[in-house]
Amino acid sequence: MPAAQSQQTPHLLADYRPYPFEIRQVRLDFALDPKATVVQAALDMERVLAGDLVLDIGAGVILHRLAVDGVDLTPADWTRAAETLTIHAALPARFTLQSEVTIDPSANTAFEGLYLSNGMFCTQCEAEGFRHITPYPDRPDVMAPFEVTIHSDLPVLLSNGNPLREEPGLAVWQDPWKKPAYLFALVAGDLRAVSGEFTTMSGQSVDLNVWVRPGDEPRAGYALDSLIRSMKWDEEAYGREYDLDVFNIVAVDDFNMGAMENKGLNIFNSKLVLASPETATDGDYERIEGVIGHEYFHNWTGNRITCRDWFQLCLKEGLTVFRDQQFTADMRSAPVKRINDVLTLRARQFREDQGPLAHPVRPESYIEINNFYTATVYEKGAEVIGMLKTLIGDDSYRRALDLYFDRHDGDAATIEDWLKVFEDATGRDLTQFKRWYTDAGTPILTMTEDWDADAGRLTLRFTQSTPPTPGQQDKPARVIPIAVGLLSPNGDEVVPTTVLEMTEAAQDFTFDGLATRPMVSALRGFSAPVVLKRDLSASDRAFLLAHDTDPFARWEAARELARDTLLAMIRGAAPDAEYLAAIGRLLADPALDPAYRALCLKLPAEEEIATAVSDAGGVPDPDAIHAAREALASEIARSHQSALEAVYQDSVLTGSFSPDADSAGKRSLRLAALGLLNHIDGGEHAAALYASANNMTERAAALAALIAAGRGDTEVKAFYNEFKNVRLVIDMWFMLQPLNTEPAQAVAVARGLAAHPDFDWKNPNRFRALIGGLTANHAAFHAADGSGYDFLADWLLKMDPLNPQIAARMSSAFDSWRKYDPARQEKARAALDRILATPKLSKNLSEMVTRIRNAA
Ligand code: B3K
Ligand code: ZN
Repeated sequence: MPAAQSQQTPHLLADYRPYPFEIRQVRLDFALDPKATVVQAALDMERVLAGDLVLDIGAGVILHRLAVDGVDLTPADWTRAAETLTIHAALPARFTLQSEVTIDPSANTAFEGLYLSNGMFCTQCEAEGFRHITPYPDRPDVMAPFEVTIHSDLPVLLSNGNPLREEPGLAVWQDPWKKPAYLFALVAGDLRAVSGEFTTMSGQSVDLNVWVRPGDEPRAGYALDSLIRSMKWDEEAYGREYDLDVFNIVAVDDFNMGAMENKGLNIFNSKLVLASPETATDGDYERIEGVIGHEYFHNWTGNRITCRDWFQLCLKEGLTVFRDQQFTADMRSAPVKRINDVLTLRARQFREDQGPLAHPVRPESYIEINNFYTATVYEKGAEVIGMLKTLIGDDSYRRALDLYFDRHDGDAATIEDWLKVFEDATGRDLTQFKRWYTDAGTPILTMTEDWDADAGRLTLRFTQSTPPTPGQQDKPARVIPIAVGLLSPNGDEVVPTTVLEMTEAAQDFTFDGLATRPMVSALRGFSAPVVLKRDLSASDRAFLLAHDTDPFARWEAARELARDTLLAMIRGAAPDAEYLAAIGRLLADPALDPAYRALCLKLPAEEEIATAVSDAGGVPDPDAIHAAREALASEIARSHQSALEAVYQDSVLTGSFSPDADSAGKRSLRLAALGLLNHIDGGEHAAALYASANNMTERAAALAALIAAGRGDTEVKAFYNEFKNVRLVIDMWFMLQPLNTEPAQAVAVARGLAAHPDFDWKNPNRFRALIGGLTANHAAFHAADGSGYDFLADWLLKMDPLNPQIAARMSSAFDSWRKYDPARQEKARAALDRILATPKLSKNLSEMVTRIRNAA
């Protein structure tokens, strides 16, 4: 067993104990210095239960002084263990605990706690980063008001809450709202603000600032605009008002994830703030809007009401994702948003649920909590709330949420608290529903039909079963809301959307009074995160694609047709004529939203096809999958060349660039057409577009197409030269090459790029761009010679000692290794074993790789 494993003690939900002390007030004082920042803390504490005073403290924190009510303690009064500090001195009922420590932000390569990014001080404390700043009960159920003093010569000094005092070299911030330590933030640097103002529904004025590095101001406007729309939306949709005088957002270049909802001081990966038509794609704009919304919405769902412990992470994340999805649906196209969310859910969460990393939406055990910021907690967590809303209806949902905010404001709450609110607001018993939180795995739902022509009755027979997941063998039946509608043979809707509530392992639902046998449109709007299995012919699917009134189900019909066509092609069949004809009709239907048409034209990703192969009991062959997908794209292009040309020409936008949803939708259709034509025109359209495009959406797509067509060398060089000073665009450059290069050459391309002087691999965005670009190229990552696996393993091992969170996160690319053939499995196993045999692995990476390696 590798050494790291022996230090891995799992934390268990069942072990939760309340903290014996409350903190009435926190006062922090920072004397900032890149190498030796001195942090003084004064915590006004009060005992509320029996028990030791135990604080968390990171290994790198140098402790100089501890005092109780001004009286110094001696080292004999405390014990310092790996990450804790236990104080033995006798303590009065109320006392002030003071500490003084030194920390070294310049040595902080893990970007957890206080660190430096391009000379700017910044922090990341979720989940357990605050302990690397000062000794503290670093757990979310300890909430307190903070006052923070910052000493530094840097021009901008920020922390949570409202500014209290500012003078040269000093700033004092006061956050009146009690909060857990993970929401603490501090920023100091040479920053410029792009500012605005928002008046809340009760008439309070709030100063808004988006802080960026000098020169980046012209790219911060969209983030500010998104913030204003988020604030307004939360008032209208949820009645939630902002609660401080200022709201600050800071863009940081070195950041482990997307963004962080620190109270009043959100810190963002610059990728999710900075945008201009020349440097950002439509996808970037949409993500900026969504994530600005997400972090803002956390102010109520996460900050005002936080989590009792990290097992309850989905309480804030699932709900906040659900809210940001609603926001984007309202700002843009709701059907397109829903389809995109389902695509992400299936690609990331279903994959997780079906592999060695499967865990419940509310896990019951973890070694490293940062490994549980997963698609299951976030995206499935959001789906579960969507199901609740579907089951109880919009009005009851709103009543339940009002009650939640009322009852739990200021609390560190649990999933039990959350469900109780819904039970109290609706009178429903949610005992069975709770299984969505406690049981891992994606239910398989089968549907068969029984048509009684004499009685005019249709019976829908459903069965559900959930495959075992690690540590959970038996899965009792869950509540599944199944939205269905019935269409008559001429395409009219005879029964509009009805939600069937399935609670048994097998259950029938009947529809009477039908004149003719209808076509069933099932799981409309993707009403539950399940895999639906039903026997449908290609012509049934083509019928649904032509007539279904539910946009999701209609898209799903196109998707299933494409999937089945691809599966048949892998087995040697020719492309399905029914599918090709259906695609032709869709392409030419001007009544359909362009963004929606673009989604219907997109073929399933190779990874998705691989999953479909293994779901059907086969072993995916990545090369055959790649070849079939390429062949189908070529065939679509050949069969519909003139229609694609027409779409490509007709959807040219004139005038100046606008990132709005309609314009973005038109571009996405145009680029979907380009992507198909690229298979038969040798890259001609792409080359012309690359030369003429005035925006990054089209340029990046053209560059990707040229690389895929094997003729991008000149443009790849030109792109680099043009953008070499725009960090985020160069990230894209590092990603597009390994992602779009023909699989046989992609690993070599990635290795070459890894040696490029600009491959600043310690920067998380750059690392993710290159390494993630390769792992997302399915046939390249799964190269038969194991070179993709080796490449990933090499880089995980290099990253792990510096930044364990990034290494651990990227390791999940290995999680499907058991699906492939024995020879590939052998290579993947060797790479995983090589990682596990490396001394001093972080607990982050060792937990991940151990779980992946032990896959059954
Ligand atoms: N709450 C943060 C994520 C923190 C991740 C810590 N490893 C961002 C978000 O979900 O809004
Ligand atoms: Zn979040």
